[in-house]
Amino acid sequence: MKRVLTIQDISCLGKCSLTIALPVISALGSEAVILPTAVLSTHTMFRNFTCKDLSDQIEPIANHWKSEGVTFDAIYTGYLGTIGQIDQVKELFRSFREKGTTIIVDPVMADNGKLYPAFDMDYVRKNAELCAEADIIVPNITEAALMTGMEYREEYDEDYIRELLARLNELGAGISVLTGISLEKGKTGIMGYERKSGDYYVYQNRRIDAAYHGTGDLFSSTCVGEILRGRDWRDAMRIAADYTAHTIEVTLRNPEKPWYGVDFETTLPDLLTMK
Ligand code: PXL
Repeated sequence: MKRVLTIQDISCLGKCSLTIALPVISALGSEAVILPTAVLSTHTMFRNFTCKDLSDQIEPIANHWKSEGVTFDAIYTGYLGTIGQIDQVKELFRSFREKGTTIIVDPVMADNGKLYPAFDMDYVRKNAELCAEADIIVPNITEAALMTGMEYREEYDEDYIRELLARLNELGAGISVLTGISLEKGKTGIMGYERKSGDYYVYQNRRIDAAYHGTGDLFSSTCVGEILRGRDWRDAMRIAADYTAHTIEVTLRNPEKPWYGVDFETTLPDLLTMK
């Protein structure tokens, strides 16, 4: 069985980060090893959330794994709390990366043109450094614009997306994938660029007019699970886009949905048969 280490916060309530990565990766048949970087009462879109930083646990946990000879087929990072933690994660990459380890970085820090609370441009620059160490990165347009110094646009064409991808590629990752991009009216999806082949990949799905928290984490966790299942990165991205869209649609139809996340629990069985 493939084993993936996922490093991100645990928001106890909120359906994001580890509470999505763990069930999705497990459902897709890989072992998910978690390294929680902080414990929050909820995600940061709630008011008055509590947060306990776990930076001082990262090194002892990693040292214990090393002493046990643990290895990983992939390492996947999402929301991290501080610049210091990004340095710690870079160290973990150095320590656990082997031939054949795929490193996937989702530089979670912003959306809709805005940084999440508590992050600043130093944090953005540090995330760009982390992306340089990855095999695959999956930023949204806001994160990509911030990391490359390009202007964030709500209205754009394919040339703008290609330019963003070219600049992301300069950060150094092997495959750069932009999420949440709309190249046709009524559609949304992804566009990626692979450095090795020079290939672009575009996938556009129906656009659903609803924005829910945690959908980025659902997308990237699905990509990770599918890649570990042996899918080509393009197929993994396409399935993740389809699954995320399907989950948003199902959530939208639920009159009792909580405001803070999507009903991925309802749709998880559907993911297992998606092709
Ligand atoms: O879904 C991304 C995410 C993860 N973790 C925490 C967050 C967010 C987005 O706001 O606040 C704690």
